[in-house]
Formats: sequence, C-alpha cells, structure tokens
Amino acid sequence: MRLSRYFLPVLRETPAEAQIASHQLMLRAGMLRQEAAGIYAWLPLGLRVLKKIEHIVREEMDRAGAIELLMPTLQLADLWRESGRYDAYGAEMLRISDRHQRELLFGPTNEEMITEIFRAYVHSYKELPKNLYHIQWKFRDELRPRFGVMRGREFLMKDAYSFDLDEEAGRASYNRMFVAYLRAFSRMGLKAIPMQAESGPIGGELSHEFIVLASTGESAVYLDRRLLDFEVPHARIEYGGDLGEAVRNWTGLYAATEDVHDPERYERLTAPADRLTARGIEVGQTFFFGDKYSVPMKATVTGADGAERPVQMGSYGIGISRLVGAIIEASHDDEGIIWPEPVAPFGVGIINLRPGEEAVDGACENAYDALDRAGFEPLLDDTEGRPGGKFATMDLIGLPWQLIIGPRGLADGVVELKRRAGGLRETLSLEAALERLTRGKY
Ligand code: 5CA
Repeated sequence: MRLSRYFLPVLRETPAEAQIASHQLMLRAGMLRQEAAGIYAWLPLGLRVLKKIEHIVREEMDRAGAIELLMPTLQLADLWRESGRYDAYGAEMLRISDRHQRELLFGPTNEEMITEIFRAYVHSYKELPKNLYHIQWKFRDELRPRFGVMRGREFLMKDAYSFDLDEEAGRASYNRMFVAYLRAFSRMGLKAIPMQAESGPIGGELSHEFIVLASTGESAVYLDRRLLDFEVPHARIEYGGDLGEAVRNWTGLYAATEDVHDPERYERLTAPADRLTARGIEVGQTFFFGDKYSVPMKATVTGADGAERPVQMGSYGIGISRLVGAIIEASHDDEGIIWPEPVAPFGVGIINLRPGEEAVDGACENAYDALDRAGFEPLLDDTEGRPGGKFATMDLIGLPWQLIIGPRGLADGVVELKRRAGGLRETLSLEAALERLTRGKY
C-alpha cells in the first residue's frame, strides 16, 4: 500500500475524551472513529488489525475442530422467551420492533439461536460432538461504555457453542476450547491467564475468564505469579486425545477474579512471594452450563440405548474488537503502538525521505516490490513531508520494521533498518536489509 493513496487520518494531539493509552493511540493512529457512545467505525488501519486477530482465532478454532457458520445480528424475541432470558436480560438488551410490530432484539450473545439451529437438525448421539462458532457483531447497551473498544456497545465477538451427549464429553469439549484459547492469545503476543470466574447471565457452574494483566484493566484479579511463566500447548497438540492434563496443569495454581475470589483458599494455596494482586482485561470467557438451554428449548438427542436426553452445552466467547485495545495496552511506548508481528496491520513501513528524486524513488519501488512479493505487506510512505513528521507517524502506527531510504544514504550505498520494538537501528545496503527482512520468508 502506498500512503499517498491510503486513508490514514492520524492526529497529532491526544484526544481529550480518551483516558487510556490504547484508546488514545487508536484514535491518534487513525484506526477508529466514534460514531456514538460505544459505537465505532473501523478505519482502514484498524480494520486490518481486526482481520488479523479474526484470522488467528479462526485458525485455532478450526484446528480444535470447531465449525464456522454465521448467524444474523437480529433475533426474534420469542426465541429468548423460550429460554426465559428475554425478560431476565434487562436493560442491556437492545429491543427493536419491525413494521409488523414483531419484537426483535440485536443479539448480545447466541445461545438460544444456536440451540434452535441444533435442535432442528441433530437428533442422534451419532452426530456428536459438535462445536459451531461464528464471528459476528454483538450489541449490549452497557451502562458505561468506556475506554474505546474495551467496553463498547457494539463489538465483535467470536462465540462458539459445544454440544455433547453427556457431561464427561461436554467437559472434553470445554477442554478443547480452553487449549485453543491459550494458543490463540499467545499467537497474538499476549499472556492471557485463565482464571476461575462467575458465569453471570450465561449460566453454569464451570467458567474461566482469560485475563491479560494491565493496570488499566477493569477486573481486579488474584493469582499465583508463577502462571505468568507457563508454556502454552504446541500447535501439534492432539485435540482428539485427552486434554485433561494440560487443563489441570493450567488450573492447578490459584487464579481468580474478584467476583469469586476466596482469600482463605488463596492464602492456603499460594506462598506469600508468589501472590500477585493485579488488574486485568478479560479477552475471553468459557462456560460449561450443561442443560440450561437444552431443557427449556427441548434440544434432545437419542443415545445408544434409544433414550432421549437433553444435550450438554458450553459456550466460549472471545472479544475480537476488545483484543485490539488489549494488545495495545500490553505493547506501546511514549511514541506509539508496537504491534506484535502476527497482528501488525502492515509488516514493514518504507519511508521515502525524498519523493521525486529518481534514485530514492527507484530504491523505494524495488524494496516495495521485493517485500510485497515476500508477503510482507509493506506500507510505503511516498508522501511529501518532513522527515520528522514521517518518523513520528511510523512510530505512532507501530509497524514492526521501518526501512528508511534517503538520498544521502543512497549516495553511500546504504539505507537504514529500524526495529520498532527496542528501536535498534542498523545501516546497511538495501540488498542486505531486504535479505535480513525476508530471510525465511521466501
Ligand atoms: N455467550 C458467551 C460466550 S460465547 C458470552 O457472551 N460471553 S461473554 O459475555 O463473556 O463475552 C465474551 C467476550 O466478549 C468477553 O470475554 C469480552 O472479551 C468480550 N466482551 C464482552 N462485552 C464486551 C463489550 N461491552 N465490549 C467489548 N468486548 C466485550
């Protein structure tokens, strides 16, 4: 992409309405625009990051055996009356009526709809287990939308729903999602710690929140700090096998959100030196709630013995749009964002210090072509403008690498390569810089 043809409305000043770094930086870097309280337009740079996160989540869901579909944002009120949640959900639900005065709602979550789809088609234990997911916009009329995408009213969620014949198989499905979550967050450069949590309006006894520690997080958490050094399961982990041990390993040390925190147990299980009280951002939550929806909604399957029984269910959410903010909270400095490579909107920024000068333009074009071919997704700053402003913009938008090409360097046969994380700069020939960047990528 050439910056002269792109749409990157960066702001020099920090907008007064933004209180935390991620919100400020998303506005300044031209990623996001507020259209109403808690409702945002995703500008091109922001959308690229959102898509990268979506892609990682999709890959890990698919690897764990979940199957993607797409449900609508609007749902019938009558569906929610079946489960009893239409009245229970309260003011957070956006209720709408159509021209026929039929009552609809903008979905805050999809347990009812997925149960309705499941019961229409699946009737035998032979078709289980099943795990269906989608990535779709949700609406919750939050009392206090704040911190930009962290607590929005309209937000993008990945939500998966598992269906099993009995509780044991249901817990195995839960474990598969648990492992997939550890992997997905780690691929985004995050340390997300699973913590015991309250299940709230979704329901059930067994629930974990996946929490990224950050001083600006909304939840208070209590944990054993040794969890921060735990390894996440490898991509080759056998999802068909027993994942109980991996999950027991990760849940063996104390970690709980304030809603379920038990000080007595915490102190009994955790040595004083290992205790860590912190704040955190909830980037995902998993629930196992058995037959909470399948009984009232009559989602039953026939077992091997011919008897009909309600299916055992769990649901598993990831805050895709919230993750963009969470990653920035975890990775920025005074100059701007520092994207972990797998979620960076572009892999490298090429800065042309003298557009219009033939040798510089030529070198930039060569670099652009080579990096583009290598799948690096370069962003070439070919705009008129002072070097200081260009450097500031590149630092602000946080691409992992900067390749700086100017007339003086070229006269000596060199360019500059800068790593955004750490700020290390090297002066070397263009060929060596390209070789360095693309090594292992060709
Ligand atoms: N049905 C279940 C799981 S599929 C569910 O709705 N779970 S949830 O309520 O925990 O939401 C899942 C994830 O969405 C949360 O972990 C959080 O990361 C994200 N999320 C929830 N509310 C908001 C919000 N107002 N703004 C941004 N992200 C949110």
